[in-house]
Amino acid sequence: MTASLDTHPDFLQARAWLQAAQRVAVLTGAGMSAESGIPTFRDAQTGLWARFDPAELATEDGFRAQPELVWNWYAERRAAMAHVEPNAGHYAIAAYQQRHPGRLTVITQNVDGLHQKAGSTDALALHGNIFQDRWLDLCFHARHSGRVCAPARAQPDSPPRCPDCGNLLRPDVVWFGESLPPETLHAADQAAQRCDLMLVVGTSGEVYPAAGLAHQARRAGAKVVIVNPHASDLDSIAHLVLRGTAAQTLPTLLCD
Ligand code: BV8
Repeated sequence: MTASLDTHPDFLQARAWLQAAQRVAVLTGAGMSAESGIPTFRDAQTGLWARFDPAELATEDGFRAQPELVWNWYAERRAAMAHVEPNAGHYAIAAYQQRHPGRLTVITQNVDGLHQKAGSTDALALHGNIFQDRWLDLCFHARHSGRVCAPARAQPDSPPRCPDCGNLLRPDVVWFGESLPPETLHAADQAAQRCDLMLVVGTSGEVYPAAGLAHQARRAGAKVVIVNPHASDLDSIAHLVLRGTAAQTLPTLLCD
């Protein structure tokens, strides 16, 4: 963060709101992980993927139409994410949670697991986890046995398939057009309704219902503070916008 930001009146006001808050919610998007080396979701796709739109690939129809292509896109993203470390922003959030148990709820759109890796044990992962798989269809081992196939039994392939019924494995993420996990979304709704302050970090605010959580927090009377080096679709509902990056801004913003 530039030296001017942490003496800027907006930054000082955001810190004052944070210190006064009983309940804080942090809504994060792909920009939260940018300084860990993970390209944001809407950064131009590079290499093989340059000609594909992520919003097309991250759909059930896209997977059913081209299972091998979509599986390989996720395999490449998983490989790129596997050795990535949380950045100072993730650690600042986790440290704040450890110093103030129960006061800050992490709500993330990210599927990279970096909040959890940094020590945020109860992060609400709205869009799932890229490192886990589940069956594409309801999978029965055989009509008679009624046993459900174990993903561990899937034959290695791209995508892996059940050896008995041909069902395909798919990444355990929420694709466009799919509902978010109800319990996770309910918990996020509650956190948005109850917080006194919502920090919105590293999201363009384009994807719903995740982005709607910031609107909910505002309507419920919370202060909304954005941390983002660029303009986002949520700027208009924020009380304050801190033009900085997650790793540069959060460690100073969240320190006691
Ligand atoms: C659903 C997993 C019900 C997969 C993802 C209104 C209500 C409900 C739904 C909709 C609605 N309007 C439209 C919809 C449909 C759709 C949607 O929102 N479409 C958008 C594109 C218009 N929503 C859905 O389909 C959702 N499901 O609503 O279910 C339903 C059921 C049946 C039929 C219909 C509806 C499901 C959405 C979940 C999609 N899955 N991820 C995967 O990862 O492969 S979303 C994907 O986008 C990622 O999770 C990503 O996090 C997310 C959002 O993007 P951002 O995180 O904001 O990332 P982005 O790149 O856009 O921006 C990065 C930001 O970071 C930028 O602002 C940049 O400036 C900033 N930045 C950069 N560097 C830094 C930084 N900030 C800080 N520090 C830095 N260093």
